[in-house]
Order: sequence, then C-alpha cells, then structure tokens
Amino acid sequence: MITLWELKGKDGRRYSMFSWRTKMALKHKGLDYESVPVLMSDKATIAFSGGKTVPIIRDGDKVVRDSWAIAEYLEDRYPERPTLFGGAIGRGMAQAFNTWVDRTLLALLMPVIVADLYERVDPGDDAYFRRQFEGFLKSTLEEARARRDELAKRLDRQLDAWQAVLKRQNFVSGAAPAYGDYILFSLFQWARIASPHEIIAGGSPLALWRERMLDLYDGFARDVPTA
Ligand SMILES: N[C@@H](CCC(=O)N[C@@H](CS)C(=O)NCC(=O)O)C(=O)O
Repeated sequence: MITLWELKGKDGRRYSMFSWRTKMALKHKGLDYESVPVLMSDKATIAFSGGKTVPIIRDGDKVVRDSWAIAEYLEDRYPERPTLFGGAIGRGMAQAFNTWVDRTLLALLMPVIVADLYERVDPGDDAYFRRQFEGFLKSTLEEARARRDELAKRLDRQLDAWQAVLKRQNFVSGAAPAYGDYILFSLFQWARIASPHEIIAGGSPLALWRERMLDLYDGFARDVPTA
C-alpha cells in the first residue's frame, strides 16, 4: 500500500492542491493509498522526504516528493496500468501544461480564494499560512478579499480558452481523462474545498467537464468535505 502525505485542513478538509493531482493519478492507476494529513507548518514530520512540501509518497522503500515527479514515478513504475501520459509526446505536453498552469493559472486563482481558504485551514496553521500567503500576494488577505470581484474577472478571462477547449472535446487529454485533466482539475477542486464562491459559470463547458471529473472513480473527488 502506498502512503501519501497531504495537508490537513479544518473539519477533515484535504485542501492541498498539488496532492489532488497525485490522488487522481493514484486512482487512475488503480492504486490504493493511505493518507497521512500533516500541518503546513509541521516541517519535522516530512523532513524524511528531503523537502518542505507535500505531496510526498512512499511506495515500499521508495520515497518521492513533488507532484510532477510522483506522476512520472507512477507511470514508469506501473506501466501495465492505465497510462497517465499516453507516451513520450503526451508526457512532454503534460509537463509543459503543468508548468503553464502553475505559473499562470494558479497565480490568477490563488488571490481569488485565499482569504476564504484561510478560514478553513487548521487553526494550528493560521499564523504560518497568513505569513506565507501574504508573502505571495504582497498584500494582506483582507486586501485580496476586498478585490475579489476584479480578481475573479481577470481569472475568468484566462479560463475562456479552456471553455473553448472543452467545447470541442470531453477532456483536456481528449476523449478520456488523463494526467492533463488532473492538473487542471486540482485547481477547481482546491477552489471547491476553499471557497463557497462559484468560480465557473453554471452550464458552461468547463462546469460540465468538472462534473465529469467529479463523477470519476465512483465520485472520489465529489464526496469530500468542501467549503
Ligand atoms: N512543485 C511542488 C509544489 C508543492 C507545494 O507547494 N505544496 C504545498 C501544498 S499544495 C505545500 O506543501 N506547501 C507548504 C509550504 O509552502 O510550506 C509539487 O508539485 O508538488
């Protein structure tokens, strides 16, 4: 059985965005795992990994950290199970997409939901979280909340391209879901768990795709504590 370290939020919420990529990848490969929730500020518990972030997995005596490295590890270690990338070109495209999402889309989404997320982190992480995210934001959480409408509109303009993609095909990866879908989905799952505000227009191609993603693996990602 694989062990996964991920973040622990208030009332059973598992809000680590990058860990959702790993959890969906594990489901895709049909691999069981046991979750170990940790506080964001608790670096001692995850020091064995050599890093300061989750997700981390342990599979036998192999420890892997970083969601992208984990996806590559799972693909290479379990090649006989459903593929995450669909070959070398797909792996290259997924890596390109991963980098773009993390540097562009994530930076637009984070300020929209971060003040709501702050209310749902474990109280033991309050001070750490505020310091960390106010550093990313270069403003206070309260200032980000006050600008929410304007920031949400800016995000929506960037999501337009994804509305067009998902009008033409059912999944980011084409006819069936694969790792590219889990990359994009992790952002919307993060938003669902963090914030009571809807960020996708109801009935839109993106909203319908998210429903398809939430239905996967017997509603694995749907049936979790959300905002
Ligand atoms: N590139 C890393 C980023 C991981 C990351 O930033 N994880 C967040 C949680 S979603 C974290 O552990 N943050 C702890 C911290 O910043 O102290 C990956 O893809 O796994």
